Amino acid sequence: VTAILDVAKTAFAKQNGAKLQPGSGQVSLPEDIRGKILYDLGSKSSSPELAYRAAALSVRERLIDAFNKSQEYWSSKDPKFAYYLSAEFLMGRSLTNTVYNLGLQGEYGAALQELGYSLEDLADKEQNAALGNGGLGRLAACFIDSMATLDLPGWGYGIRYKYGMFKQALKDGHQKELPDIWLTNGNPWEIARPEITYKVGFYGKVDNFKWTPAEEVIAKAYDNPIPGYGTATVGNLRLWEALPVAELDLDKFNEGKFAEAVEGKRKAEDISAVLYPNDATEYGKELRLKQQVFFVSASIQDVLARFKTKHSDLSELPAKAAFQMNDTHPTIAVAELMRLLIDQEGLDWDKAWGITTKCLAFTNHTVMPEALEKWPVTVMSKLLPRHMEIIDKIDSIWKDSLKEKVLSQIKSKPAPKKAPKAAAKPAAKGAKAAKEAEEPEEDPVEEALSKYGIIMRNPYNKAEKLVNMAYLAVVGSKAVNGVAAIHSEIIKETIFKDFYELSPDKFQNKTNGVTPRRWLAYCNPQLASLITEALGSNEWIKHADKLQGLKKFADDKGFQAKWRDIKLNNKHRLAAKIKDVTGIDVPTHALYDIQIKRIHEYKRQHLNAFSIIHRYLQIKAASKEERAKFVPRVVVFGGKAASAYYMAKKMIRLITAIGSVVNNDPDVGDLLKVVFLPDYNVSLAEVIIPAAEVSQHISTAGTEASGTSNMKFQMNGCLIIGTMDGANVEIADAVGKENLFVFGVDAKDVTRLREERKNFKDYDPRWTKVMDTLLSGKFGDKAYFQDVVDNVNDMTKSNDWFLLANDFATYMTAQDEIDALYKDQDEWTRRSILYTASSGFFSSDRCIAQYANEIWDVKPVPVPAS
Ligand code: GFP
Repeated sequence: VTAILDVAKTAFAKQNGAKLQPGSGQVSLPEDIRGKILYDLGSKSSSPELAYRAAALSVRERLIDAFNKSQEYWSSKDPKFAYYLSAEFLMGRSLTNTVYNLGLQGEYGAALQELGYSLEDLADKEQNAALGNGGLGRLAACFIDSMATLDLPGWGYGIRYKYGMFKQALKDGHQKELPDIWLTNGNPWEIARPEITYKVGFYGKVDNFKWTPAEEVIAKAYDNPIPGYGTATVGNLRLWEALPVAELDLDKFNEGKFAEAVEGKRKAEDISAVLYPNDATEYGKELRLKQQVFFVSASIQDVLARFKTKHSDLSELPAKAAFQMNDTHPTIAVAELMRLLIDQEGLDWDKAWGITTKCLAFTNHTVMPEALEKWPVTVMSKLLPRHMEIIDKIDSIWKDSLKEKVLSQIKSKPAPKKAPKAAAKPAAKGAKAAKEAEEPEEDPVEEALSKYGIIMRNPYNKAEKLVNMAYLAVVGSKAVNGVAAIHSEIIKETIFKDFYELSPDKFQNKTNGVTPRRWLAYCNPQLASLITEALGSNEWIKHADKLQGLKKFADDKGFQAKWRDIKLNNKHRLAAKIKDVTGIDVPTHALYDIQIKRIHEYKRQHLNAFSIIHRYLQIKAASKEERAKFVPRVVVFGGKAASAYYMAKKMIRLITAIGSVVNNDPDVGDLLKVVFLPDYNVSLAEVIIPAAEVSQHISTAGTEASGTSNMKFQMNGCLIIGTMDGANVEIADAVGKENLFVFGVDAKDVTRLREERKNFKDYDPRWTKVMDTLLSGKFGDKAYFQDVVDNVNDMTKSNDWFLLANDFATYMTAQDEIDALYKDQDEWTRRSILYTASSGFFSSDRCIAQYANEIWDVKPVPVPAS
């Protein structure tokens, strides 16, 4: 590679300084890459890092050509666009995905080989774009891949976080959060657009509907082209960076007040610094709301600006733009679109509301209360006074529209018998009683309307009012959807019950999906080749339902053997990764059992950890002969705990503490290994999932909206142990419930069981032993684990909200079934093939086609190939 300089110089000299087009025949691809190392990166010698960056720059040129063509073509056709508004886009790496989606793997593979590299090795040098937290953000990334693949005019809109989500390290087995500095070497996959900027305002006052913000920041656009697979279409993910209006206050600087001189710059840059800043402080809370309005406002201003280059009548906007609000983070869009239409475009309220409610749609991703954002009215009024005014008006018009209905409901119900006041509150004493007595009696209509209120009283502090963002989204949207069949039913029965009863047609289901490109074709190339060979074509990559064709090979012994060999190769790859990252040696003949997802009590990683303790105790108690019958297991965990989530962090420590004991116990040897892989991210998932044999999706029924890693594991022929929750239910339908290891209570029983917790006595003896062992100090500091145990085991201190003790026995049965089945490798492999064969439905292509047809009304506009 030291000869790069000469070769590149010759190549460039030959062209006499003219712009060289790789792939045009003017310059060979290896020469192009060498040239990039020399002239773009300024290096006379090469290294894998430099070669990655040069290859990426070379691919980027092709990508930009295709991107420009697509966007120009769409602009000329002026179709309706879908805009996916999301606080998270968990993109991972781009090199392999781009090269493969553009169909350039042959060319680049050969060129890099000539330079002494492989595409796979270089791909490893790329930083992960970790602009997301978990399933929600990765879903958004899969969706924009599918939109481009299906030729659907559509863009993603989000924030270009400078530090993304934090980097997770382990320090003495505890999670340590470090900044994720992913942009140090630049990002070849983005195009900075300094000419595309919008102002976003905060604070200030409103005078006669006119808002004068006290603070403004600039949103600067960065485009990230998103190549579709098997098409010339390249979509776009536009991310916003926050910049100050003025870089430096020179007067302050000259006065020697250096920190103050750059205070504005720092405050502006905070907005696009990190994903989900800790909201334990007031500043953190406000910063999150700032982030939301920042990206939503810039995105809507951008869409309106483009719309206005072609149209003058804003009532045509719903025919040209559909906005999908991905969870509650972007739901300020309801107020922001109203504000822009009224204050900037001069529309009257009714017209603006008509447009807004035709353009917006809302996806709910969870019933967890912490994610259903509610902003104190005081915070909203201070930061966004004009939005607050608009929300107030939406709320009062909305409730007015329901008055008649509510009145007739009240009239049709027999009036409740009124007890005399003193008798009604016999126990009320002291200040509390005085306060209650003072409270004016609520008007029955107002009281009945309050359950629909976008502005609500804080149930824990009646004096405080909150803006319920999910309700704002429901009222302001034309469609509301959940993300798996069971979840879409649950939201109709629980969090949105009253709204569903008013407008049942507004509520839909869109079961999630994942892209079969990244999550099968590219991350599991050997399996992909075998599938293509068996099916006679690679059409399944774009039409995942064709995977059904594998069903006929499920019992074919020869095919099964090839299938197993590939799994084994993938296990070798994962074992090497584990060794590299953690230093732990894991055997490849063991069963690979994986749980990778955000760490959360409802996802119940601790239930898995408790079952490992049980297995460990079993091994310890077994004789030598009995031990020989154990199925060896490697249990792998990965996932981040939110930085302020105390119990989730303890769950990580629980896993690492168990690992240190188990992995070093000579009695156990290779029979059990427990690995916590730090800094779980997309690239790690691409290595883990193809190697998995069983994966755990064990949330308390009714809590996991869908799950998407279950779909990725399924595609890669990994068997599932899980509860009847989220998309597990539909996976069980597709694969056959008997082919999954199902356990746990049903969602319909959860509320009752929670009620009954105080009297829970049904502890399984294995469970009790696990708890005792944990408290004996076997895994280190027993005091540290005391509250982990109390939380699930001591009904006087907590009520085991997530029903771990309750589900433990059936979980153990399912675990035993896994061990038994693994001994029958033919049957195991047969099921594995059936999983992949039945995974077509869980492609994000199916899911996005449904969004496009059933919510957005956006039609494909294929970009011509040349
Ligand atoms: C959330 C939900 C998941 C769901 C995804 C995507 O993801 O059940 O599959 O959104 O809809 F919880 P996490 O952030 O929890 O992974």
